[in-house]
Amino acid sequence: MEDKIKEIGRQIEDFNIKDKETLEKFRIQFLGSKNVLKDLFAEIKNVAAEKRKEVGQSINSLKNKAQIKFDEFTECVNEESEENTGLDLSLPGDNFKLGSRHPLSIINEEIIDIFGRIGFSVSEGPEVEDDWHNFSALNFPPEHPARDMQDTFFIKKEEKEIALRTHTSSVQVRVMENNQPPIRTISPGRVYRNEAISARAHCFFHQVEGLYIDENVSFADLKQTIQYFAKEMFGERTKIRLRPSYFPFTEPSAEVDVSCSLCEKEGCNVCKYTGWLEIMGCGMVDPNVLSNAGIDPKKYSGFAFGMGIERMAMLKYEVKDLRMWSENDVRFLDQFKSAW
Ligand code: 2NM
Repeated sequence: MEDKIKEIGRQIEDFNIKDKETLEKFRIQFLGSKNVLKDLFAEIKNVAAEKRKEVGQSINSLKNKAQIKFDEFTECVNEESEENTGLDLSLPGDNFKLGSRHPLSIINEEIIDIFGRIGFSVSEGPEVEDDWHNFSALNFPPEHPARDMQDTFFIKKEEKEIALRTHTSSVQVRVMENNQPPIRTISPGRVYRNEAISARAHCFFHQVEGLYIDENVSFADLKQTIQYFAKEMFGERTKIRLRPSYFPFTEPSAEVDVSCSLCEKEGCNVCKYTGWLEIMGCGMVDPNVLSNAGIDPKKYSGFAFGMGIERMAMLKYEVKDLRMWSENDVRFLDQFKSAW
């Protein structure tokens, strides 16, 4: 009996399991319903009474040994999957390439941070807008060219009611409709224009628009706010200059230039030898716009401004082709790894 137990112990140890079939053979022989250990158990009654306990324990430990070997190999066989691929899983892995923040995100967050420091919150709104929030409430007359198919992507060709927003001023109409002054907010986001794609134009780009409404807000407040922003964004030595302009939603309106930080007004090819770079549009919110959005223009006044994020990024990083921002070429994007 003892010899038999030793013999089966050796068989379990030496059994060569190399795949699913041999594993199954092993299971049938040592763990199946008619396994060899059961025969051993059956023979216990022939063993001298005082040795039975010891023999029983030996057979039990054989059973455990077989079970452990079976479990171990079940794991191995499953890991190797259907066919043996010859993979050496102990080899060190390949390094994976770290990505980086998109330069437009870096600039966007910088702008949010600069205005956040003087109390501006961030508001967001839908990219698919109705005529009211994108045009009518903003004082665009019915025949304004921006309302044309040539300039705006309408969702349905026949009815010009729903469109992809052409600016994030639409978000500010929503803010004014839902809040009473004081309002101090900026709205960053993607906007859409029906333009042929080139180095200087794209069918979508990104904007940050700002809005400040309270009692007694003046053009002087607007100038100070923009002066602060320009210095934070382009450096302490930056000067600003305002030129009269026109927008449907502001009166008076102005275009803002900053002094060229590359040549310090000496003249270079970035500022086209003028010493100035255009960075945004701004103005005092038209009283019509305030009342359209449910704010009393007799009690409150406000200023607004809008800038293109791509344009800011191009000035800051001296990128000359708009298409770079949305091509997602890693050779381009990798260059901004150290910018944050
Ligand atoms: C600009 C220029 C001037 C503007 C106006 C408004 C609103 F909603 F208050 F009417 N938001 N943004 C505005 C004003 C935008 O972008 C060049």
